Amino acid sequence: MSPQVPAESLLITVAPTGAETAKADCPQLPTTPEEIARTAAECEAAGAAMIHIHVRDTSHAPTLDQSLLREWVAAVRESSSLVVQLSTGGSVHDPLDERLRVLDAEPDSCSLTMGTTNFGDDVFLNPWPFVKDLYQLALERGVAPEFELFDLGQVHALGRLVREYGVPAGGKVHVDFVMGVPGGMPGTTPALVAGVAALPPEVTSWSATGIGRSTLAVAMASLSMGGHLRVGMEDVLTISRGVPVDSNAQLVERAVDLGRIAQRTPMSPAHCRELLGLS
Ligand code: KMH
Ligand code: ZN
Repeated sequence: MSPQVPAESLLITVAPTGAETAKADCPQLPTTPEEIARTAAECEAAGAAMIHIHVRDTSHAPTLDQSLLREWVAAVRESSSLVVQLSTGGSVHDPLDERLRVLDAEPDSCSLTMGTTNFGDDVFLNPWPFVKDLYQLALERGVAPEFELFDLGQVHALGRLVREYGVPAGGKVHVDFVMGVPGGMPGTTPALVAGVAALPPEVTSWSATGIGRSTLAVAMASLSMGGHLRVGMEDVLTISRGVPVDSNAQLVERAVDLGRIAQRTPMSPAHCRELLGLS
């Protein structure tokens, strides 16, 4: 990890929307430029440093429409100084070529999933040629990839990718374990321990998120191992059993509280830029 980033600091990434939840089922989900701008400001005030964005259209459906991507990026930059990460995963229905074009919207960072994963009854498609194309495009554009790891095999695939193409110009390789997806690795401490042990030596920082009921188990396991956290309504919709989340900021606040117990201080967006090799 960079010497400029305090060792005890905690990166909190908020993933506020995702592509899977319907606005009709969850009215508090941010699905408009105004709502994402407000969410970004609230989450930064609560302690987040980076935002992982999935864009919705005017009927609240997931979209990779280029002008909406740009509008959402601008809205978040206007209301906050959060590091802006666009999802290149999109929804399970998005074509690969549109997912590559996400980088045209000029985010600071992009998600980059290291392999195909069963995703409930669907398939989240990430064939190796797509992974290579997306990585090379991110390198060309100076966009910091966050490697998303849904399974142990994807951890090994990351080693193969960085050996073949090198690390980003900033020298930093940041990954996020996405755990508990039906079809991926479980959201458990042993799975996270195995994933961290298998990380290639080029990795400079890692975070973790647990989907649904695995959210707290993964957060506490990550903190216990010195990892960072991703939280947000993309990943969990309840704050405790049967109690719906009020807002994304509520989940960020809980991550700050957990971090405090582990003697970790929320990282600023400026430190996050250093962590990602952006500054
Ligand atoms: N919505 C999932 C199919 C990403 O953002 O890169 C993919 C996903 C990963 O959420
Ligand atoms: Zn996502």
